Amino acid sequence: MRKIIHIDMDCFYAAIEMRDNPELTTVPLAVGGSEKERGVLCTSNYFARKFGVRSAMSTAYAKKLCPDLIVLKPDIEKYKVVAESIRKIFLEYTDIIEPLSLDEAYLDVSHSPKYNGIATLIAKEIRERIFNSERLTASAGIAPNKFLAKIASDWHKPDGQFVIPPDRVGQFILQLPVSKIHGVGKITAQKLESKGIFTCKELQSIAFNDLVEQFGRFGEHLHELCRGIDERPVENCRERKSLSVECTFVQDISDQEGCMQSIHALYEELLARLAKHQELIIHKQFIKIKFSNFQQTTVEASSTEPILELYENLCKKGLTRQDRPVRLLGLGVGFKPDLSKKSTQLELMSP
Ligand code: TTP
Ligand code: MG
Repeated sequence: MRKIIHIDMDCFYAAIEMRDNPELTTVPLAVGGSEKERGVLCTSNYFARKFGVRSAMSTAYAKKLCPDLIVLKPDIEKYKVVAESIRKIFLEYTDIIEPLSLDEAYLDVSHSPKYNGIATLIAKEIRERIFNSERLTASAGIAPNKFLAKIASDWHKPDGQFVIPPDRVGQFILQLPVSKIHGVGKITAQKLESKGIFTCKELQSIAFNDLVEQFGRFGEHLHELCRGIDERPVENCRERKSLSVECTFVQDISDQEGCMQSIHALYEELLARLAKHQELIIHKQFIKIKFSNFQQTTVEASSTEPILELYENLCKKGLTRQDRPVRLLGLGVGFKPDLSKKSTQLELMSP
């Protein structure tokens, strides 16, 4: 049985800005793009959240909800330095660490000698260490796998932790909404909800074959996840090379118009996922098309930000490769390798 901790910093960018300028702790604060440049918010403090201000919301709209909102430009370089210090703390407990973004990581502490491997105590100490050295609070989730650990870290947020012990997984999972399952975006959630499936308990009642028929490979995952099973290992130091979102259609799409509509929905989902990875530099965008005969093709083009029109054109090009209906569409971006990271790794390895 593995012991996984998911650590997620509270209001990360906003918390750093408040720490560095205490006057900001008593005002509604957000970090994001400016209203004039039609920017969106990266995050906000809890004061601002009381007004309904949320991540990824347009700054203009947030200002309507909260006219006194102070919006600061993100200082990604500063946040990276903090992320690096936090990572050094993690390394004292385990070297199996998988960062998901600047403020979030999975730790596999199954073999940690600290506290006899009692993950709850390890998580508590890590959070204390982060607070003592960075004056920032973190929340943690502790569970036998990544899927549950990530859900658990949200349970007692902010500045809290929640454990799902192995013997309580079965009970815990029953009431969990399907929308909380990793990979279930708005579209899949709507699809399930239209069939009256809202919780994992309800999802458990669907046969494996039916899930696979409807969702392809993802259906296999769904079958496991709704039972609280997730065997994915914590992948050490994984460098993200790409990010994509995809959708397997309930019914194959046979016209270009239908594909264009799906691209619009997927594009929104992609932007939302990308918002958390501003530290990564995009150098290409691609589209993946799987046809009804399960053959798939990808079409890519250089770009420094995802452009909707370019996805449409890539899709049109891909569609000419087979005269068949489309079973799945995916949109993604490729990132440039992080050269700065590579050089520090080399330094660490040299004698
Ligand atoms: P989150 O962990 O989602 O948000 P948070 O840490 O600000 O707040 P919470 O206490 O709820 O965890 O994201 C971490 C950081 O990533 C966040 O501070 C800013 C950045 N981010 C964006 O830039 N855009 C986004 O849409 C989201 C969700 C996050
Ligand atoms: Mg966070």
